[in-house]
Amino acid sequence: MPTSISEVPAQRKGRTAQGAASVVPVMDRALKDLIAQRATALGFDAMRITSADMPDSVGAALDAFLAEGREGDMAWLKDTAMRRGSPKALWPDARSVIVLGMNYGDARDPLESLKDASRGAISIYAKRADYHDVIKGKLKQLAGQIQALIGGEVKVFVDTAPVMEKPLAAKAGIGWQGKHTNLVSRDFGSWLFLGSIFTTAEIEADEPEIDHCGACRRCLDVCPTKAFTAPYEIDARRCISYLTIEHKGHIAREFRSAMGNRIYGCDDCLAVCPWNKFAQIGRETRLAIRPDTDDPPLAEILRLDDASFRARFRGTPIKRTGRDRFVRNALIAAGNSGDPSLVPHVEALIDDVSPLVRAMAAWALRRLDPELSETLCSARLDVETDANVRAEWLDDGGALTT
Ligand code: B12
Ligand code: SF4
Ligand code: SF4
Repeated sequence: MPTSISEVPAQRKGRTAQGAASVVPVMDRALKDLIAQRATALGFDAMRITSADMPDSVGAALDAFLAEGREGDMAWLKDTAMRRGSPKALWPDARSVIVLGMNYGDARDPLESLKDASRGAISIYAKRADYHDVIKGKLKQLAGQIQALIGGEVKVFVDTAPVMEKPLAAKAGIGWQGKHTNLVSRDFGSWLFLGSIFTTAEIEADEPEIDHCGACRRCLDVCPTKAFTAPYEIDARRCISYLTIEHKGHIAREFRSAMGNRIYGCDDCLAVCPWNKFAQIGRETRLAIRPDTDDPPLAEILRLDDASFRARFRGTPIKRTGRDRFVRNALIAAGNSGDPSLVPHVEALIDDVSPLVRAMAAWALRRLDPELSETLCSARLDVETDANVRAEWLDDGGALTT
């Protein structure tokens, strides 16, 4: 079996004398094994290959999801729906897709983070360097190696383009989409990041994985905000991951208690999956958990200004929310904490420049110290002009719904 690019016979590299892209089907097991070895050497934990098409049912399900507005603020999902439905719609010349998975399993159970109400629970994918940055570089390296092996044009994607990564990964056989809609792997449980390489070369496709959920419904039942409308169907607008990361406005009252101390993402439906008994600890050192993102004390988060937020979370997924939304989330966690030591930190935010922050400071203060809230209320109403913030001081549950 060839072990390096130089050992691969030239004719297998699939280039014509002019170096044009290959259209020769690559059905060679040894060559596929070589690509897999390269992927492993670069730090990927799973690699499978599929054709660059998608069953119509996938695009139809996306349309049904969008028709109900379930994308919420994620307008980019709707704007790119036509290209998202199938790899060929995104890139008509694509023939095969090499789907990659990187394991980010941790030794600890993420549900442990929910036990200490004085700390903000950060989803385990976000407690480290941004996986987009880590995976993209490796995808580019692997794409270059594949191109050298078999020719063809290549493009790499990790959550950065309109690609439906989970249905693609399931079709390639990396795992199956569980009832929580995420990809579950028999080897790594819930904890795989996904990425893909599209190529104009045609490579023999692997077999899809079948669904192994059976009668289980643990993920559906555990969801704190009832985001699943049916098995395999999610209403993203109800998901804490969406609310804490993607949602730009105020978080509606109905979700606040259920959020508990989750301030960035949520791992509950992933963590309860029985297939995690096969999970392993991730081996990518660049994805090691960073101490400054490992469930920080809420008091620290409530003190952040823009500059200190940026400095602390540079290079991590958390930078996505910006300071105001992150502090908004932390104020909800503070309001849920029952921790009186947080009162001064919350009170310090009642005249913050951001209405998102002021509104949740008012809400949290009422929960933590109703007497102080009552005392401050009329003075705040004298100066507060934002209708949503006023509604929080007035405890007017009907006014603030978005
Ligand atoms: C948008 C998005 C979100 C949204 C929406 C979630 C979702 N399930 O769609 C929000 C912000 C909520 C989110 C949250 C999370 N995300 Co996200 N997200 C994405 C993104 C960018 C697109 C997913 C997408 O296409 N959604 C649209 C729906 C319709 O498609 P689908 O999820 O594949 O669902 C299929 C079926 O289940 C069914 N379906 C689903 N809902 C409905 C509704 C109706 C009415 C119908 C008829 C059908 C239907 O149809 C779909 C097609 O077959 C992908 C990256 C990518 N480019 O693929 C990452 C991605 C899915 N996210 C990822 C992760 C890690 C997460 C979180 C775990 C992060 C966290 N810990 O907080 C959570 C998990 C929440 C959950 N249970 O899904 C990983 C998942 C890896 C894996 N192993 O599966 C991805 C692949 C990113 C990556 N490159 O690794 N995410
Ligand atoms: S991530 Fe959390 S809130 Fe979102 S669907 Fe899963 S359990 Fe529900
Ligand atoms: S928890 Fe159960 S239903 Fe949900 S994905 Fe895992 S096996 Fe499937």
